[in-house]
Amino acid sequence: MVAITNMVDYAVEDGVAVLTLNNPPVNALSHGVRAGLLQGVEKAQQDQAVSAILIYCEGRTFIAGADITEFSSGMKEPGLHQVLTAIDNSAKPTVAAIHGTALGGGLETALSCNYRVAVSTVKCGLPEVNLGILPGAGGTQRLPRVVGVEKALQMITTGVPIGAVEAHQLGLVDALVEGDLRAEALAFAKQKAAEGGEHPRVRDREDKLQPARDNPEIFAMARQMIAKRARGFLAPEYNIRCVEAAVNQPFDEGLNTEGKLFMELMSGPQARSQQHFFFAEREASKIAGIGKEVAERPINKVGVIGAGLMGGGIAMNMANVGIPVTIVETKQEALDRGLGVIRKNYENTAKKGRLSPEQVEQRCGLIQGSLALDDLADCDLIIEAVFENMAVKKQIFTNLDKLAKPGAILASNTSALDLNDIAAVTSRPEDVIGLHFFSPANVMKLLEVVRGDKTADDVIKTGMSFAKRIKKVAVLVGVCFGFVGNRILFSRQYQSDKLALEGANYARVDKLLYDFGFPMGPFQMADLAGLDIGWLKETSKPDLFVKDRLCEMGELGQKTGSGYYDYDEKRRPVPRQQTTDFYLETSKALGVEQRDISDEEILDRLLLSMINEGAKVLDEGIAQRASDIDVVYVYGYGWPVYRGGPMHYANSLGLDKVLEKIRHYHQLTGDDFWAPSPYLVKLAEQGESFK
Ligand code: 3H9
Repeated sequence: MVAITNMVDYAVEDGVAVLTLNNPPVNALSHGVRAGLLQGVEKAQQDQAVSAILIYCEGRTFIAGADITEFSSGMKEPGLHQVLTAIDNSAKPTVAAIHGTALGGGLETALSCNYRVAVSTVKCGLPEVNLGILPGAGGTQRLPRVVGVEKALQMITTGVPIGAVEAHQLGLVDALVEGDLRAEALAFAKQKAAEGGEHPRVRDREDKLQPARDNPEIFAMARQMIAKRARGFLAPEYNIRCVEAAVNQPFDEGLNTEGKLFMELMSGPQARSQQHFFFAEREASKIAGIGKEVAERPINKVGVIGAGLMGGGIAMNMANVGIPVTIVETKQEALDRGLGVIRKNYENTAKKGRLSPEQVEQRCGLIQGSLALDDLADCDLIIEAVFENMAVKKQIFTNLDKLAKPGAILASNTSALDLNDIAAVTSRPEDVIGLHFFSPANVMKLLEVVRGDKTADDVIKTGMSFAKRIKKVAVLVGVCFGFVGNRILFSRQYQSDKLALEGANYARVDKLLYDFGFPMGPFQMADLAGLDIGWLKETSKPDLFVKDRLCEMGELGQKTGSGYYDYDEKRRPVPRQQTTDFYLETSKALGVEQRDISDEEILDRLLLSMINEGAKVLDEGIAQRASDIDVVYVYGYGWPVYRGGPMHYANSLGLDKVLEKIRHYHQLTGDDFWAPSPYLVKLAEQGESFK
């Protein structure tokens, strides 16, 4: 075996040149891999002892794509195109031996080979769309030629990979192997070389393109299918255009079209934002100061207190991954209702074909109901999910302290309250943590893991990795009112209310945020959550707050059919004159003069209020890093990922510009709310960005 580069080895076995890639963790196509592959293929052409070439990967996976870390600095020669052209032009048959995942540039490499051999657990896909780009090394031209245009459009526009069996049925994989991949792929390559004749090249195939040539409506249908999901994103449309080129242009011309559109996307802000987010998501799981030496606590049985919407959703997360869970309620009726809702949720999923009836039963079987808190005594993790009332939570934790087994983790799902106060009622504050799920808890991916002043390191580590086990994206946050997500949201809500008082129509405020890319604006969001969240009759101030006035009228949002908006039978919002009138009356009562407010000011005030609060959150150490705030906002609050999250967005505007605007609004409104975060001032003055 000869090392061609530090990432690629060359060996000849039984007349087959085996190019072995070793670039952990995912064998990305870094410079050393590209250079090694190119030299290896060229060497094999010259080598008289070689009659076939096999590309094989060490480690946990075949090539998972281009090396995304190289994107920002530009790729050094040889580019992937050059490498794949060499593979494609090889005079000797080429075989890719695939295990793990063949993604993006990895699948493109495999598609440049004459043959693909895979183990039965592989996943093959072109997920570039999720990075704001498109498969730029021939993937959009080759995949439709193998799997057909319709399937390729589906794979390329969603980025979702397909499994081995389907890949085999579609002809994307020529042979599935059960045993030793390397040995069997080697034998396969040898056999193909021995058979001789022409070896198929994907670029030459036309048969699978014909149906789309006969039925060009297929593209309009693809656009229609993704319209809702792809709103605001550039990449899905660009991907479709490339597949259209595959159908309508000769191969090399199609490649040129692909290359041109790839460069356009790659140099744009959406790609930068989505690639930032790829790393942000992975970075979020890392905990500064807690290393490998800290052991995790085992979690085999979970208890949930409260069978309401939140508790039920939380319990479903455990059952979905096979962890037994006991839900405790105080009354039989509430328990029955909660368990009924869970069953109904699962049955609805089954109706959509995403669960089998057996899976419904299996998951429901993992969720036990109980009226006795004592039944949680043997749980490794107990999650309290009752309504937001400190006295009630303290009482529960006092009881848990008495009954939970030693070492059990005691978690609160509070969305805003002081976790340290809750922990203080126990004799074991080191075992207390916050696990803030977002509603609906069985759907939303975000989990804020709240570190109290005394929470032990192993409890934090367990909380973070448990989140991963139940398929959540966890972000570690510190204690303050509202933690990271809600605290920043409160700032935006405050501004949206102010804007409406100052004369910006509330529905226009919502529309501007929707057009920015959020699924809905602040008023619609409040209607969805229920206006009575956090509202108390005793402290209500209907003369000062339109929301309080609506609550007193029993108009609590979607659930009552009206709130800021009216809702039709399909729950679509219809703007109400009453809300506008209420704001006008409240403005008058408060002596606020209404004026024309530009779209720019509305959007600025909504977004900059979040950024300024985000800077304070960072300064106080409530979030570990700026990109964690981005993860919270994309996964928890619908910030459009093609804008990267609030802190990335601030960086892209330039912190000096952000500060200038914040100072402008401070002066314009005279409201100390706009006092800029000292941390933001420091970074802006030093010409830096949020890191
Ligand atoms: C492309 O191919 C463009 C071409 O079409 C055209 C070019 C001209 N590069 O996710 P994990 C790192 S675009 C660099 O935690 P898992 C990742 O950051 C690419 N680094 O593991 C992490 O680092 P750290 C198309 C990468 O087992 C570590 O590997 N391909 C890359 O849960 C482990 O990752 C994709 O979009 C990369 N390509 O999941 C696939 N991939 O440990 C992207 C991973 O320091 N990757 N890293 O935090 C994935 O989807 C998942 O990583 C994978 C493994 C499913 C492979």
